[in-house]
Amino acid sequence: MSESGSQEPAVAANGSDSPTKRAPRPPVGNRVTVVLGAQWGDEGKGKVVDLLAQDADMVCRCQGGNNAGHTVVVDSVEYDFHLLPSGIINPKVTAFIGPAALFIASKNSLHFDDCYSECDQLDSEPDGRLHHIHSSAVTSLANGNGVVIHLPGLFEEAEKNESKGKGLKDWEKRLIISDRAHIAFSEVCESVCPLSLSSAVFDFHQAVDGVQEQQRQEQAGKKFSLEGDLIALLISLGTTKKGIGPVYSAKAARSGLRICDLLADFTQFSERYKALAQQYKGMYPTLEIDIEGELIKLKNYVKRIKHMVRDGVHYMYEALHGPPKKILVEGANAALLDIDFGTYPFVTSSNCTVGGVCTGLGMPPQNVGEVYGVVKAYTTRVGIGAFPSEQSNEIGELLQTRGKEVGVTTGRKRRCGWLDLVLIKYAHMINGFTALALTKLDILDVFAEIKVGVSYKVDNQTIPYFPANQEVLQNVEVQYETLPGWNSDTSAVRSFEELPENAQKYVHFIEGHVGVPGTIVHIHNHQVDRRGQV
Ligand code: 2SA
Ligand code: GDP
Ligand code: MG
Repeated sequence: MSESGSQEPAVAANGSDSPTKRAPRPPVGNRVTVVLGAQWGDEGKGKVVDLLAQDADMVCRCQGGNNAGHTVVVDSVEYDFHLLPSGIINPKVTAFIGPAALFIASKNSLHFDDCYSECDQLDSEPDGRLHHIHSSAVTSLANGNGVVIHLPGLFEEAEKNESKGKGLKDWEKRLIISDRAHIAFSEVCESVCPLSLSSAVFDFHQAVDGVQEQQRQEQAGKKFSLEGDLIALLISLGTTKKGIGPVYSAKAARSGLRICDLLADFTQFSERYKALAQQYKGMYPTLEIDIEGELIKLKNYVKRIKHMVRDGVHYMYEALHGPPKKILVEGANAALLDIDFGTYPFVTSSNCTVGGVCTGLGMPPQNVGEVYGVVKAYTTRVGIGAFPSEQSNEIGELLQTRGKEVGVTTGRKRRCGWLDLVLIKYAHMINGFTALALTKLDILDVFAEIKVGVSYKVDNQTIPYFPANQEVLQNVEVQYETLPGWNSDTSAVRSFEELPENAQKYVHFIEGHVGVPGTIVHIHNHQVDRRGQV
């Protein structure tokens, strides 16, 4: 019997009738190294990517948009990115924006959805630049089709990083954007925009995002704090108001417009743009859209982006099957914000788990290599939604101030709590992490004892899964293990062995519980490598 279970002898693809000999599989090609957030974002993915990019040839973004924030410091100069892959700072780097949804708006452009700011530490630590050298070898940066790109923001972000003695150079020659990317559009919406910037020009997806948030809050009859009650949780999502939901909604509703449309017949594009604008005006009558003005701007962008745009699938295929290359994928947001696996509906609108790498870049799963799960040594969440291990007390405040836990994109304070390993295990089930990268261990330096969430109880019974329903999650009883703190300053530590014994035990505890050996520990600006030492 053949492998397939058929009584017929199997015929191999090469024509051979041997049931056992099959044609050799075509070579897999290069494998990509993926960096994903294992919690609710802001784990320090940017820093981890920065380290890994030291010898990378290409850095890609596969999902998310400028809801993310990523600050990179090179030679004590701080660069802010929201959509631009961070390796772009290096003049040798080319970036790829994958089959993204292209986002056209007026501000907060291209940040990688990851953000990190290390400049204060860099200034104070002589060898603090270690992890920033990475960019020098990166030759290519790419944003995939899963990314939502905001064009005016992209240019604004890039220009900001070119100006005032900053070193971003020739980025327009090095950034690659997938032609399958979707677009968000600008318009004047003075009457409705709760997001007023200096001018009244907005991306209409951003405007709609703001209006939707406002409506949700009004339906509840009040404004909600991040720690709002359950009714508030059901009404307001606490989005970044960057238009992420509206752009991905348009994509799913098949009314979105993509880069390939913008670069094709502009008359047809204009008609579709007008139809989309009318659709939004129908839904939000107070929205004022300067259709003709926006179309003129869009036409100007055609000239500016044309040379950056490629068929994303072909581009990735060539990268995967050409000469050996180290390809890095920077995940944005995180597992618990994933549209399918996150704490729905308090999630973002893209797949932030490993599947998003394939769909967001147009590449097969066998090309996924190492998958790093970035884990903050405690838990934070920005925005609204259940947070079982949240500490709305002096512990949470201490974590927030020591960790400087403020949203890079919106400036919102991040909510803080103990490390919750139930979340990390759940993220590992979905992503299959090959290693964890543990960040911000130093923030725990001052705690006499440290709690770690290890399981949840519902109705007094331990549950073996992560609850899908938010009311259930809101009410789980977290079971904690209490570990002794190390109560000492780790800022000078440069190797795992130099870590205080209790800090080492903390790392061992995480690895043992999650079942992923070889954690890479980050302290301040430094990486304390522990691969293979478990
Ligand atoms: P959105 O704007 O539609 O994606 O918001 C939906 C939810 O996703 C959360 N979200 C984030 N959570 C953590 N970090 C993010 N990026 C910024 C940062 C956040 C900021 O790096 O600090 O500056 O506030 C990010 N982006 C989206 C969001 O809070 C909603 O819960
Ligand atoms: P990302 O969105 O996952 O890239 O994370 P963010 O950049 O939004 O937030 C992480 C923050 O923590 C940034 O400000 C980083 O500079 C900072 N950070 C990262 N790793 C460490 C660490 O090991 N120690 C300390 N003290 N800060 C860190
Ligand atoms: Mg962030």
